[in-house]
Amino acid sequence: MTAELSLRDEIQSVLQEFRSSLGAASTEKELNDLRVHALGKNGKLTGLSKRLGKLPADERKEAGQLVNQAKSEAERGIDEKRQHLAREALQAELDSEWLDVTLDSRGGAIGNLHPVTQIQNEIEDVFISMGFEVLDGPQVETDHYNFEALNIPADHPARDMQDTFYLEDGNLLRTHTSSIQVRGMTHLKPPFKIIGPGKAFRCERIDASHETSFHQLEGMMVDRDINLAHLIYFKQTLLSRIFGREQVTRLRPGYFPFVEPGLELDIQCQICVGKGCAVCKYSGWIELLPSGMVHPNVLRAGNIDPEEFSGFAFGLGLDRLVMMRYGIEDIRHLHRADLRFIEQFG
Ligand code: 2NL
Repeated sequence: MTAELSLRDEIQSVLQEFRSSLGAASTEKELNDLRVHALGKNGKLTGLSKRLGKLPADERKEAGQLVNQAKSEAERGIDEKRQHLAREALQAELDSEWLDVTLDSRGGAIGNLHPVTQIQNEIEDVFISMGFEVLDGPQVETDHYNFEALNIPADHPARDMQDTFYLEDGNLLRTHTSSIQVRGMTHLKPPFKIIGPGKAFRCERIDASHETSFHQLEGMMVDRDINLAHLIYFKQTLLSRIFGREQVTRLRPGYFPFVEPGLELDIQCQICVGKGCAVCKYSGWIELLPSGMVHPNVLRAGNIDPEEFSGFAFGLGLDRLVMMRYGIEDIRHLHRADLRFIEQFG
């Protein structure tokens, strides 16, 4: 009788202690400690179970039930408290991250592309529609891709006019986007039609029409029996697509080391319609599109046999084109990253 009573009392006191600890527990760790303390291998309730065996048989049954009830109350209590803590943590997180999705937005500023990027995209679209591929290439180039392969050896006078920025390892900032096309020629098998738009660099004295970095878009077509007639057709198509109507143009011979023969295409000055003004330096014409038939040495440098294939190539200065289209008098506006300027082209 005494043994049963004392076990009953002990169960009650263990349970009481357990309940108050459970009420006080506020973290996962405290709950785990409590579980070990009550139900672990050396836990208090576990200890009580172990003593059941020593009770007389007639007392064992009732005492066993009491211990088991206590154990399941402890299990359930810990589980419920754990769920309660998890709900509380979630609610606290939701409260702290609350946001009102019905609030008006601040009306984010939607930017616009730079006018040079816009014109580059437009011209790319014109050439893509004629079956050209758009290539890219590195702005830091080797002497080979920028000069040697373009028929401009180290002692060529053209190098004086294309002074640029050199890196300590001998590489340089490309002086034209032609290097993109040289890389293209060495990787593609003719026939192909490619354009290479991008930035180019020169060591210039900066003024209203010269900058140390500028934008070009060059193109080339290589196939069997390509001749000047193909070149002139593509030029004319390009111009009427850019300006929206046929332009009065003239062709004259021009010299570039990487073409033979070389051509300059001028368009009639839009400002004075050929009469002569400050913009066209009183000539009535504006140089727009240098071009020519790719020089056999350049074809060879691109692993193309000039006996079998020929091609035309051309260059377009994008900054100049933007300036003409919008009547911008100073190239430096294009490089200033001044939003008051760029926003006008949105
Ligand atoms: C310029 C560029 C021209 C080309 C560029 C070219 C490119 C290769 C082969 C042959 Cl890979 N030609 N591009 C052709 C003719 C003129 O002008 O800087 N003009 C001011």
